[in-house]
Amino acid sequence: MEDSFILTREQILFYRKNGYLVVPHVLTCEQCDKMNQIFEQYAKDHGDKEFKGIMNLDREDHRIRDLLRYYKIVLILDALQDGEVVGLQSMFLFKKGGTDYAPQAWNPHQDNAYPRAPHGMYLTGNIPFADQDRENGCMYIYPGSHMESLLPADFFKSFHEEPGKNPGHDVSRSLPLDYPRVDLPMKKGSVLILHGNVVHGSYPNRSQRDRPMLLIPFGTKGITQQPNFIPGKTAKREEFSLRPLSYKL
Ligand SMILES: O=C(O)CCC(=O)C(=O)O
Ligand SMILES: [Fe+2]
Repeated sequence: MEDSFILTREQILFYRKNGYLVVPHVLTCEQCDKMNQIFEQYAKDHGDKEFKGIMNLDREDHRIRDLLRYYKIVLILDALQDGEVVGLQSMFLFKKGGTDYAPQAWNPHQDNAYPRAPHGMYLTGNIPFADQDRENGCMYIYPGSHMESLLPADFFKSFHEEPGKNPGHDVSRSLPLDYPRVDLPMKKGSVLILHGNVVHGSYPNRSQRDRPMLLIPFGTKGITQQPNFIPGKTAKREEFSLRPLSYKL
């Protein structure tokens, strides 16, 4: 497991074919607990009893920025993307058991429906800080759907969708029917890389367990200069270098 972040040819080909890749054991349990604690503490310090999520904490807290530049993650991105990869923002979702936001299940959507980058330039790294499965709201995916361009969607807010409503620009009515849906249970400390156009969503958390996950949008350098690129009012996507890499979390 030592070198699980140096991708094999099979892993790279899997990503090209399917539009996603789960790399296990990128972070240790201790590293996950430490990162999760930073978000929990932030919520506590700010009297946040809602536990919706926290946007762009990496801009205030160097420990989160260091995670975004962690060498194992950047080596994975480098292997999958042709050009230099830059960071854009970060979003942490608590999906805490028993809270108003626990049942929030994401509609099948393409992440690139928000920034609208040229095909293949935008990708997301998702890091679960606890094991996730169907009961506590894991993700599901339609392998191969990243080959599609941006599909017509019913628009729903992402981060700002209220409790009781499901976020994610819904492509249910336009996704060709021949894509099978695959559940993606993940172990704590794995990294899921999603091609910006691959269709995915998630289940509600109906358990009493938390489902903390950090979502990190990345892009090929120059992505924010593309003519149709949308930085987003809430997300405020802006390029930052992942260099120098960080080696310690
Ligand atoms: O947190 C989830 O369950 C999915 C989130 C997601 O897909 C997104 O933020 O784009
Ligand atoms: Fe997504």
